[in-house]
Amino acid sequence: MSSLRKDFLWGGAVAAHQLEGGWNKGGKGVSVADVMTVGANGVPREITNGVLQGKNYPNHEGIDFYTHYKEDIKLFAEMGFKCFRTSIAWTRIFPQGDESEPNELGLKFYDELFDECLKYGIEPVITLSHFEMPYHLVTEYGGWRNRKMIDFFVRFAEVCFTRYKDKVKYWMTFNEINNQANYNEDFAPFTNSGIAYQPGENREKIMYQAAHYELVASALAVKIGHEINPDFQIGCMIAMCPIYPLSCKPEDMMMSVSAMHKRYWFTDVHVRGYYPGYLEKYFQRKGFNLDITVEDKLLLLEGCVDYIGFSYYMSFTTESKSDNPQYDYDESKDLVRNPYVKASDWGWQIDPVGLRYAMNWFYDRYQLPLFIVENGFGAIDQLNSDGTIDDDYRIDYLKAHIEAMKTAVEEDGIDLLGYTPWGCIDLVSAGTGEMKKRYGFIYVDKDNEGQGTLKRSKKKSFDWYKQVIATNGEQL
Ligand code: P53
Repeated sequence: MSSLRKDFLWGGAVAAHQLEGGWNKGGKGVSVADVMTVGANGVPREITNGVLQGKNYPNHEGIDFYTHYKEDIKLFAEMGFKCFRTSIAWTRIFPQGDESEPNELGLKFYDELFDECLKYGIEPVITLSHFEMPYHLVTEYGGWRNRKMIDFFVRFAEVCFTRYKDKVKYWMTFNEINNQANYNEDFAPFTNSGIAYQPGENREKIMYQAAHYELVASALAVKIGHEINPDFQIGCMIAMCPIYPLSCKPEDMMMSVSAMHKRYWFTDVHVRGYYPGYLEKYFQRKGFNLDITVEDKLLLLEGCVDYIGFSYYMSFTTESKSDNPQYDYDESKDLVRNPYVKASDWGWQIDPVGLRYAMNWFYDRYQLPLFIVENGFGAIDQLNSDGTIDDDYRIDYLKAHIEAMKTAVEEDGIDLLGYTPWGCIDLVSAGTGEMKKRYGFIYVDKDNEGQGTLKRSKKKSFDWYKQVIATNGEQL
């Protein structure tokens, strides 16, 4: 008998901007993802000033799920998916972000997409904001540095909740809201919050302000969502890379605690509805006078999330330094290699035990149901001469992580709702914009330069995952 619940939500995860394409179809507006060029391993994606001629913007076409979605969902159904996690492209619903009325064509697209899932008994699991906010909100308002974003987001959320209240039960507000803890690099502030920093700005303070507005917007959305349909389950979405101490030296341990604070305080606010003491003290010490009102604080308490959605790909490691007695944490500088684990071709440290550790960390702290909404192995796939792909490395990675996840349920008693591996069909990488960093059970014929037929084919992992689902995780 499987240790996992009978109604365990096996499925797969994607995000609108990484696979839909159709970037200017159906009245869709330009999103932040539409102004990011292709990068490479170690080469950051360029964020351009609007859409420029002659640049390669891989998200414009994605894998053209916009027109292929029926074919793709049929393949998901063949694998036995119980759920499918995707996002609603904000710019299909509010092309500029600040309109008062939504775009009916965009709403219709998701009606059809969700109906297609439901036809096969696949439950849609929906992220509202997944690295794809309207670009107009960046140029006109400065992104989430501006309090006005709260109203724009809440209007978007309310329209989606109302329209899809009988089709979607599981929601998440902001994808990987905590990536921006890495504020000294340009990627996360832009994708999370539409923030492009000017030279000399206090990046850290601006990040905390933006995150605060997002947390208030999330709380308001949760509150309104529960009014629209009390059965809604609305979660947060956290990028969980647990940060280990490099050694058992007490100072290394404290550095790990402090780093975890700086990367995961977002969850404290989402779940508990108030700021943790360690962060209030930190704001005081840094002299950050943030715009956090009494009304905001009340709203945070009224909009606590129902479950914790999180991604897990890798663990991090940090160490203390003698010139950092207060254990300040700068993610762009303070991570070191873990000598005990191997890394992927993109330097992501492979650590299945870390998934069990992460689940325990969340559950000990919050006692809320967990949902693993992303996990996976980005790798280069080689086609055999007959066109097949033997992606045993991907099977090995997923198998080890599913085993760790099952142990966390079986031996640690953790309440787990489901598991949706990332990029169940090959798509554009968020971090690098590449196609060749592949995660899928389904191969898509397209390369980094945008060439290819877009033809779909099953990899070896396709049948493997089908059997995992059929046996509720017993046969790995
Ligand atoms: P890619 C960094 C660290 C952990 C997860 O990532 C991350 C990132 C951002 O790159 O992003 C999540 O495509 C994200 C997805 C993304 C996926 O992980 O860079 O929610 O949108 O595609 C994998 O290999």
